[in-house]
Amino acid sequence: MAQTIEVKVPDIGDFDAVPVIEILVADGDTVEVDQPLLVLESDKATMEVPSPAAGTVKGLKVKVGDKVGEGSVVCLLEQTGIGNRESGIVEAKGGASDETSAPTPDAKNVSATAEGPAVPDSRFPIPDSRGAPKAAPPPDSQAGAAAPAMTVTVPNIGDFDAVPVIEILVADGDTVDVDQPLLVLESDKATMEVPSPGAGTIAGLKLKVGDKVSEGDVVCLLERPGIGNGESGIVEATGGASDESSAPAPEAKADPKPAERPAVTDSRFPIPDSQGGPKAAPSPDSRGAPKAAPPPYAGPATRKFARQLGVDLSQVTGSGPRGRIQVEDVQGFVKQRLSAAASIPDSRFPIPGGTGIPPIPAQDFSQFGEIDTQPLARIRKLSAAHLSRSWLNVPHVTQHDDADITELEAFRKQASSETGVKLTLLAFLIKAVGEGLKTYPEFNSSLAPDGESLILKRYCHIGFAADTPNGLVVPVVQDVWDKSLSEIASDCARLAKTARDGKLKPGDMRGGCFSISSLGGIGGGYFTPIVNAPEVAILGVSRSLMKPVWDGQAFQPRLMVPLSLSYDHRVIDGAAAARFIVRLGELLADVRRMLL
Ligand code: CAO
Repeated sequence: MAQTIEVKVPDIGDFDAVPVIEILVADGDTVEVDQPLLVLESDKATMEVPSPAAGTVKGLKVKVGDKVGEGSVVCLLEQTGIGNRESGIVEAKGGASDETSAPTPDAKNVSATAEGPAVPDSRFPIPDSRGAPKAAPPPDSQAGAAAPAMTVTVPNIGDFDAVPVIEILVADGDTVDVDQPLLVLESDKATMEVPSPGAGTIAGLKLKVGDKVSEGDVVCLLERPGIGNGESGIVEATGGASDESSAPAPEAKADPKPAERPAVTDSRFPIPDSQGGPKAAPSPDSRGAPKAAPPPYAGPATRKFARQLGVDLSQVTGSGPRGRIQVEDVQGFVKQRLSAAASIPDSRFPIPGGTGIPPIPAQDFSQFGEIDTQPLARIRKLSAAHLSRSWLNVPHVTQHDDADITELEAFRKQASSETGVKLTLLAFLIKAVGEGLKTYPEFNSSLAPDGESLILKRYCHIGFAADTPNGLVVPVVQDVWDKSLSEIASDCARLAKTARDGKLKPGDMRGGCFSISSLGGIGGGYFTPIVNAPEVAILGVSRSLMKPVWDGQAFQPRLMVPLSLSYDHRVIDGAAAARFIVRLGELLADVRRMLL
């Protein structure tokens, strides 16, 4: 028969009736030695009660909300790897004082008798009575000490040494109340908050997340309200009970262990008088600064889980008692963020690719005048998302040129009347671009998402931007290489009408290799179209104008169409872009070249 021990709450300092806030195991669970069984939380510290031995949890005696003190029975534990013993139950205590009795064979804090001894348990921080660093008495209670600021140091945190700072809860200039948590430390066994020893203003934070601290390390300076800027400067607040009453004069106590902690005297933390440095000046906004936000209320297991997922607990709403954040809350938060990310196409300004670009701050325009808020059409939201994505991901360059379409225009009008099919300039542009893509295939490509290769396309589908009442869409003319001018023209007419009617199907907009944005029917000069990624180039076309063109002997009136070629500079060099636009000009100037 396996030996069963009774696990009891160890010595947890002066705490009494501490609420159980989390039960980390269930009956039947097998646990390792030191595996946390439950979490207690006083008003100052969160403590885990670890298992004193490896075994199986047999009879949990506590539930969340129960209040426990030293000696309260947590559970029965059937130890593994221990021979049968009729006596059955032994006691496990974590207390610090009475280790003299023989412990059970394998457990650090298991005793062999019902009144079993408590083994000093370094896993439990016993940060004085409340875990708080003790403030030096107010200046008026100290003979001759009129202190405008105090140095806050890490209090007694038990046997812990070099405990990592996992959260900083205040910033320089924050005003804090007495007992307001300043930072959170986390050893491998407990999460501890270091509260402010007094009300005041944080004037010189000394620590950052990741720093490792021990008792006595300086946390910050605390400027104390209502106390004049006396020359005496700084007093110390320590967690050690012993030196509080014998606090030396303020100047002498600016740093309790200056030799051991030279960083205290560095320029980030001016120590007046005693260090010969400047007095700690209040930060400019320290007066009237908003009260520091309360720290996230969560247990160590939740904090650890949040850290593993990179979740900022201050953004998570707790569903537990008194708003305590539970593991499930963190899971829900992550789930919600993931589904929000998945719906990026529906959000107006997605910032893809982790650019870290801060969002445009919200403004209440109604404070400047009357406003009318209208919901955006779905297409507009989709294209806004797509355009933002392209603009942010693609390094754009735009090459401008004019193409002479004097002869093309004459031919277009003649052929249109002869064939009965309205041959639009757009159809010629699409045909010319198709030919250009044959000559310069890198314009008919896409960059592989990993940036390691270029995907060249052996087909030619060309999209054109169409302005519709609901926003911009880009229908695609399929297989341009295989189509005549009149086929392309009728495809354009059909697709443009379908677009304006709002009846384009997804298949009408798929597979584009290159896009054309023609504003020629409207007017205006050159512009900088946005590449329709993952395509690598787009041609902007503006209104054609008769211009005087020098032919070597005289100016000739020529119909010139402004072209604006934007391209992805990761794929296309400037020289290639210039060659491409020149080639387009040649094709448009003499449409017979398209037949070659
Ligand atoms: N120069 C001079 N006239 C031009 C021209 C140009 N570059 N392009 C077109 N025109 C003329 C046409 O010949 C037509 O005249 P007629 O009626 O006398 O024949 C008139 O302007 C209207 O043309 P259109 O724009 O209706 O037709 P299109 O085939 O040229 O273009 C389409 C079709 C769908 C591209 C166009 O209607 C459209 O929506 N353009 C806007 C595209 C857009 O919004 N781009 C911006 C995207 S990025 O923000």
